[in-house]
Amino acid sequence: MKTDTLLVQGMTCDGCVSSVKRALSAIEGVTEATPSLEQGQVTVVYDPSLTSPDAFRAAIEGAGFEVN
Ligand code: 9UX
Repeated sequence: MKTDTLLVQGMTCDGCVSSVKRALSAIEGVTEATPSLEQGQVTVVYDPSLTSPDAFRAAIEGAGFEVN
């Protein structure tokens, strides 16, 4: 397993946090996605043989947020 943290722009309430968490959890290989509203970031635990931060970025942007 590998852990990465991405900066997410645009999360403004707990609903946004849920959206980001749901989008990332749907990705094959992601075992845990923990967004922080306060810190504007998300920490993702994943199997690097199945997925990568490029997929996280696409999923987060697809949910309507920006990744830095
Ligand atoms: Mo809260 Mo976020 O009402 O997209 S869900 S602002």
